[in-house]
Amino acid sequence: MSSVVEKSKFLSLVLRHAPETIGLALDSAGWAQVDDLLERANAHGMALDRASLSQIVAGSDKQRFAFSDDGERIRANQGHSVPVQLALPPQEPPSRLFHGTASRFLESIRRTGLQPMQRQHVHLSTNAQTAETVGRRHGKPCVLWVDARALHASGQVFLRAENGVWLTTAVPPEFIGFP
Ligand code: HQG
Repeated sequence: MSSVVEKSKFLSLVLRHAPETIGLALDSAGWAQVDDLLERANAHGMALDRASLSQIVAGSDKQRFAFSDDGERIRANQGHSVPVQLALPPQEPPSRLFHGTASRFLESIRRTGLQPMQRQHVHLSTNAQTAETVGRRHGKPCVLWVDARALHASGQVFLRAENGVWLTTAVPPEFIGFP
């Protein structure tokens, strides 16, 4: 029996990165049919039912997933590498946002700015503490700040994911504050 963490990682895999591993179809906004997901997950040896799925969605520390209003569909709130249009309205960001990274990436970031790398967006946090936690996943953490007000004023689009993470396509070096 897989743990809740294993099930959550499985959901991240199929809803963000590789739906094809279980033959799952995501629509253009990243939604999968819950019945389809459950059937395919179980066929691939991942024991999932509606109750455990609801438990994972409700219990995810970072609100990684969301159900549609009618409960028939599910998607990841952010973090995709597969192309999705999250259909979030562009929003005015807070004046300052934070990005946690690893110190070994700094030289490259100074040159080319923040890039989405394998994902669809650069992920930004509203507080430095969260950014540090995100950065630690990659190594010695380093927190950068982003002049979101100026970048937004220059015409760049910002989206706010359902879980409060801010998303944008890239951050040029001149909008980044380095420690
Ligand atoms: C770095 C997690 C070199 C970037 C988190 C990061 C987040 C560059 C890494 C979400 C670069 C990409 C996303 C450049 C950016 N040169 N390195 N020009 N530009 N980088 O995992 O932001 O737990 O794709 O700094 O909490 O770490 O999965 O992005 O270190 O919200 O739900 O390239 O994933 O959420 O790493 O994390 P990632 P991230 P979950």
